[in-house]
Formats: sequence, structure tokens, C-alpha cells
Amino acid sequence: MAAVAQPGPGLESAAVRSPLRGASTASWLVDAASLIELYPQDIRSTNSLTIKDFVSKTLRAALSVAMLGTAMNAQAAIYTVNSTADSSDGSCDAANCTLREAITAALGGDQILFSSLFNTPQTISLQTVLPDIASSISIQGSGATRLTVRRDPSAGTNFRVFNLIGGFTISVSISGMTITGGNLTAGASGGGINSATQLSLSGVHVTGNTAGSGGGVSLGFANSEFANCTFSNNSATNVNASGGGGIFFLGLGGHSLRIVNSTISGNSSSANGGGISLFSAGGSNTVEIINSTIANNTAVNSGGVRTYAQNNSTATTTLRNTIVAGNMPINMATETLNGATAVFQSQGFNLSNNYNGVFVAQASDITSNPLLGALQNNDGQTPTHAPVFGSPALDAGHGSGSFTDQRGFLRVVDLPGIANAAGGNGSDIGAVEAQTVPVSDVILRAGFEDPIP
Ligand SMILES: [Ca+2]
Ligand SMILES: [Ca+2]
Ligand SMILES: [Ca+2]
Repeated sequence: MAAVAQPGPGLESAAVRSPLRGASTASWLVDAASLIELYPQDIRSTNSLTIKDFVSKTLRAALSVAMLGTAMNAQAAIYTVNSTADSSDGSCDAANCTLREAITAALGGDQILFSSLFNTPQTISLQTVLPDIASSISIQGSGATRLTVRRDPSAGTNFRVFNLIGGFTISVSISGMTITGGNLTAGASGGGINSATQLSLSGVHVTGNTAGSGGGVSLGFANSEFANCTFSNNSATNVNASGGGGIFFLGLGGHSLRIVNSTISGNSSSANGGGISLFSAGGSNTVEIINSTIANNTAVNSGGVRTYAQNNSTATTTLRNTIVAGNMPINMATETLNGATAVFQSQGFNLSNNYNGVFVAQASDITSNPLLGALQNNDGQTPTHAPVFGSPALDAGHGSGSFTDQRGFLRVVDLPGIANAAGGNGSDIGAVEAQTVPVSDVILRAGFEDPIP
């Protein structure tokens, strides 16, 4: 039985109604923070833009950008960043190429790589916003523990780190870096990354970013996939918007976000959806979560994952071999308005201290404290929560097609002496696959400062 929260008297209710009625209200504009950020020219040019108009306009814009990119870039190029500076002399070349210069130079199909300078930890500290990314490029960092791209804490203005525009025909991939320090006001979304394109994130740590909604990442109107990523300690600060401390995903007709082998931890929202907020504005939209850990996020409600749908649309969040635990005040909730449908679906082998009644648990779903260690470096490029001694996650899951865990370690490791789940294959539930049986920390506690509880 779904736990359906009542649509409150807040701005979201008005946000739902006004566009379809062609009305203009301040509340629609506030709650549509993501729309504004994704397509500023469209939303800001009219207060009576309908969803239909919106799609039509953005489709044309996307196609024109895609055609332009094709025409201008018959041969893909590689740009190699060899400087941590945040300057631009107008040329990305062997003598000097900054990230800012590389982004300016790159066209559809191009790659941005990083020189051997970045084989040791380096930080690119931005004083001003980077150029928008409007074509299908890939930015391949040297690893989240080695390359940090941040808004400099002393920068004179607030801005996000990456802004991806151009529409759903554009596909951008970002890998191997930490993205941090993005800082936007409550009226804007996507503190670390704002994307109106297909976005592939791999091995990225999005941490310590702030925005009104989508504190870490805000996505809209395109399919995306995140693998081997951590979203930690990001904040969504707008009490009247749709939250998503870690991730805000706005779908409009058949869009999906797939999250695999990833960790979403310690994010917060002043509204709902502390970890993830799925907002379905039309059609059927899905967040698919596999082999991941969603822990210790906070919000007004739905601290872990919020699944929201409006106006006869459908929002679905699926969970497979995933830990959702320790989120406050509750792990998961659905909300709907105007005849919509919002559901969670278990695809089995999940672990939670409380499913909050969002679905009927399958036989392979466990209700228990997961016994996870702190978010820390567990020998991967991105921080993770490892199961500790006695964790019910150990060997209780199914690898679900993954051959590595978030850290790149072997998945599946069938631990000796720990029974596998019925129908499982010895995989652990969550983002981390223990390579050996975790030792009892009772011994450590007895030998060090912590008393045995
Ligand atoms: Ca240069
Ligand atoms: Ca076993
Ligand atoms: Ca295992």
C-alpha cells in the first residue's frame, strides 16, 4: 500500500495547476526552478507557456543544436587539459590548456582528457562560471580522488560547476572527478551539475553543492545514467520547490534515470526528497536504482527517495539489490496530484530498516538495520558505506548483471560461512561487495577507546 502524502498548501500545488490552465502565478515560477534553469529563454519569455509549447520549443532547439554540431565537427578531436589554472588565452594547446579553454574548444564528438599532471591530486578552482556545454562531448577525469573541479569558496559570485544545455539529443559524459562547491540561490537548481541533456556520470563524486532544488545534480527531459558515483552532503534549500538534495530528476513523457553501483549519502533537502527527488510532469517517468546504497539523507519528508507525479502522469521508482536506510524522518514516500500515479516497485533483494509501506516487500527483501560503516574511502575512487561485521547485506543479494561494485572490486564474491539468499548469487546488497568476511569490530572496540555496547 502506498504511503500517499497529502498535497500540502505549499507552492507545489499551485505549480501543478497553473501551467495547464494557462495561468500565471508566482508559485508556478518558483516551483519551476528547474525549468527556468534548463530553458531560461523559454520559461522567462512567457508566463503562460504550456507544457505542449514547451516540448515543441525545446525539441526544435535540440535538433538545431544537434545539426549545427554535426556540420561543424566532421572529425572528432581530443583536447588535453594540462593546467589547473582558471584562465583563458583563447587556445587549448600543448603549451597551455585549461578546462575552460577545452570546454570552449570542444564540439560534438570531442573528448576532453587530462594530462599526467592529474595523476596526483589536483584542484581546478573556478573563479567564474564555466562556459555552457551544448554539444555531445566527454570529459574524462583522472579519478575522483585526483581531480577536483570546484567553485572556489572565495569566488565573488554564486554559480554551479557544470551547465549542460542543448536538449535531449545531446549526450554528455563526465567521469573520474569530484565536483564540489557549486552554490546557487533558492530560485535555481543544479548546484553541481544542471543538465538538459542526456548525462552519463561514471566514477564521479558530487559533494558539498547547494541549490534551491537538485543540490548536487538537476536533470530534466532526457534519459541519463549514473554508475559508480557518490552523491554526498549536497543541499536543496528551497522549502517551496521539489527538493532533491542529492539528485532532482524532472521527467516529461518517458524519461528514465538509471543509477547503478552508486551511493547517495548525507544529502539534505529543506523540502522533500533528501537523497533523490523524482518529479513526473507528464507521461511515464522512471528512476531505476540497482546495486546502490541510499543512506543518512534528510528532508522534511521522504528523506531518502521521493516519487512524485502530477497531472495524470506516472512516476515509478524501482529498487533492486539496494539499501535504503537511516534516512530521516522516513526513507521513502510517494506524492501525487491531479489524478497522477506515483509508485515504488521492489525488484527484489533490497534491504531497509523501514520501507514505509511504499510497496509490498518481496520474499528476498530484508527489513533490518543494514550495519554499514561510515561514508569513507574504502579503496575506491569514490567514498562508500561498507557493510561491517554481521551486516545482513552480506551475501543476501543478487549481482543483477554487475561484475564489479562501486569501487571496481569484483562482484560477486560468495563469502564462505555466510549463507546466500534464496534465489540470490552471493552478491552483497548495496554499492559495496565485501571481498572478505568483515572482521568483528567488537575486538577493535575492546582494544581501543570505544566501550563494548
Ligand atoms: Ca591556453
Ligand atoms: Ca556465501
Ligand atoms: Ca557477497
